Formats: sequence, C-alpha cells, structure tokens
Amino acid sequence: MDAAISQDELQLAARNHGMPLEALRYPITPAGLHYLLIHYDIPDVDADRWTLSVEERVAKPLTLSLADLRERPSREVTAAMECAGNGRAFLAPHVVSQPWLLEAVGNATWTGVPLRLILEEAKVLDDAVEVVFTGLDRGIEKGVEQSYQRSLELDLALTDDVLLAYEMNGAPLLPQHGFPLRLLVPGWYGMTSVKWLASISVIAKPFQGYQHTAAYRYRGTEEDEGTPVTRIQPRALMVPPGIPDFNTRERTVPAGLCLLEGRAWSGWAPISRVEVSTDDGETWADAELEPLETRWGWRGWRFEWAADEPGEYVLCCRAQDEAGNVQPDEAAWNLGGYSNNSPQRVRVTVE
Ligand SMILES: Nc1nc2c(c(=O)[nH]1)N[C@H]1C(S)=C(S)[C@@H](COP(=O)(O)O)O[C@H]1N2
Ligand SMILES: [Mo]
Repeated sequence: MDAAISQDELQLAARNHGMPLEALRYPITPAGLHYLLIHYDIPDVDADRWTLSVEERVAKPLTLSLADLRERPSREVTAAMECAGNGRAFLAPHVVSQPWLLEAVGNATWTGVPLRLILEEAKVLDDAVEVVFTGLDRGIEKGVEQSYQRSLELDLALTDDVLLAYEMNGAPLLPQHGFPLRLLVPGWYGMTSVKWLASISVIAKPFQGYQHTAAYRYRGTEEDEGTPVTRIQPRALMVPPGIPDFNTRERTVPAGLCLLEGRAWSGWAPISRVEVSTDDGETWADAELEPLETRWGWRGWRFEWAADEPGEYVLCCRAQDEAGNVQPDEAAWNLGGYSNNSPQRVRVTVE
C-alpha cells in the first residue's frame, strides 16, 4: 500500500481515530479506544434542554427528555461496531475519504431504551414504512448541506436489539460517541447508528436522504445506481504479535512458540470459523474459537504458531459466519471504498 494520502485525508484521519489493534485484547473496548467517525463537528448539546421528538406518521407524537428516556425499561446490547470504510486505504485505485487501514472497529456494551417501546408508545400508523433518525450535527457533503440522517425499515426498527442508547460501557455517552442519545443498530455498519439524536420521524415512503442515495452504496461507477451498504461483512483481525518498528510497524518476535490471538465478527450470522495463514495466504489452518458469548459482540480466537525458523513471514487471518459468508482473497473495489474485508496481512520477522 503505497498510495499517498492528501492533507485533507490526514485531517480526517487525525479527527477520526481508529482502535489500536492491540486493543483487540480487551473483550469490551474501553470507550477511549473505540474507533470514532464523525462526518461533521461534534455538536454543542445542553443536556438539560435537549429533547427527542417522535413525529409524523404516529398517532401520538412524543417529546422526551433524557430523564423521560431513563425512566423507561432499558436493555443492554454488546455489539461489534465497524465503519463501512474499514480497509479503504488498501484499495487500488485509491479512494479519497477517511483513510482507514483496519482499525475502524470496537466492541462496546450499550444501554438504552429499545426503539420498539418508543414506537409502540407513539402508536405508529398503518401506512408507515420507514423510520428516519436525524442527528444534531450539520455539514456539507459534495455541495449538499444537511443534517446527518439515516433511516431504518420499520420491521428492523421494531426488533428488540435496536436501542436508543444513553450509555456506553456503563457510563453516559461521551460527546464524540453521541451524547446524550444515539441509535444502536447491532450488526449493521456504523453509519446506521445515528449519534446526537434530535428526532425520529416515522414516514410512509422510503427515505431518499443523501446518506442513502449518494453515499453508502456499493457502486462501480458514478452512473451506477448501486446497492445499499447494510450489514457488516465477516472479518477476523489479530493482535499484531511481538514488538513493532516505530516507522513501519513491522513486527519482530523471538523464535519459538508464538500465540496469535484476535477477534472476529459478522453482522449476518454468528462467526463459525477463523483460519490463520503464516505464509501470506498460501495455506490456512483453523484457529481455536472462544465460546460465543453474545449475539452481536465479537468472538475471540487463538492460534499457536510454531515460529521455530528465523526468517520473514506474512501472517493472515480470515473469518466465516454461520450463513456461509467468507472473507474473499480480494474484496471487490467500489467507488466509496466500502466493506474491504480482504484478509489482514501482518509482516513479521522471526529472530
Ligand atoms: N449524527 C451522526 N451519527 C453518526 C455519524 C455522524 O457523522 N453523525 N457517523 C456514523 C458513522 S459513519 C459511523 S462509522 C459511526 C461511528 O460511531 P462511533 O464514532 O461511536 O464509533 O457513527 C455513525 N453515526
Ligand atoms: Mo462509518
């Protein structure tokens, strides 16, 4: 990967930090290590005056304060969240946007009110088909001024694990993660989980907002209408073993047994297999999976590598889910640089 990134891309990368891959060790990612993606600015929110409105195709529109939401029944969901652009910087031709390598992921426990309870309370009308979530943040993308908005189809919005979350890992949301309230849609790429919620609008026809029609589509060309980016494709990542070189981050390990460990996730179905290669993808062997603890959280894995011969190696890992989704040797290129889940490659020198 030699393509230079511009100062604009560096500016994005400096604002939107990733999770250092050694943090794959923590079963739950500490909030400060979870990746971050903010299209515009973190909005200025006065929590005492903040309210959430629930409106349009509902019989009983609602205006709820944070205290109102905290009074309602709550639920905890642990979920691996990943940005749809994770892996983008490895693509050729180069795609200009947030230049993620592989670190746009985190696994957090979110607490909040199931969205379904609020929609039931507001009494969704019979002609409703989608629910639109609007954030407090505003900005301009490709000349279009907008609030950050995404929608969900009604049947997904009514599933139990979709939350209006006010806590992350047992503490109030941090400003950068959506304080005071965000949507959490487990299994879907991060763009779906709208932060800094201001309103929820139930609508009677499919939403045509910028983040659905212009962004977050798999498209081969500008003319191509493409298909929407939805659930998270499977991926396994490893904690890079040994010690890094400061500049290149290439690894050095002493000869002998080397324990490789990491995590794997998929938004389509539970992870069923992780494989490791120590010869740059020529041959693969099964890793040992940790028990499946939660439906949406990442799954741990480990592999004992007999690194007896000094030399240069490229380590890789790849995951499969119960629905048969796999990580391809090389994921398909697309205009937005989404879902590049080609296997991770880690250069290691055994000394
Ligand atoms: N309001 C709002 N919600 C948002 C975004 C945003 O820019 N504004 N970014 C989205 C994207 S692209 C991702 S990947 C996730 C990132 O969530 P995190 O920063 O809490 O990890 O938030 C999503 N929700
Ligand atoms: Mo994202």
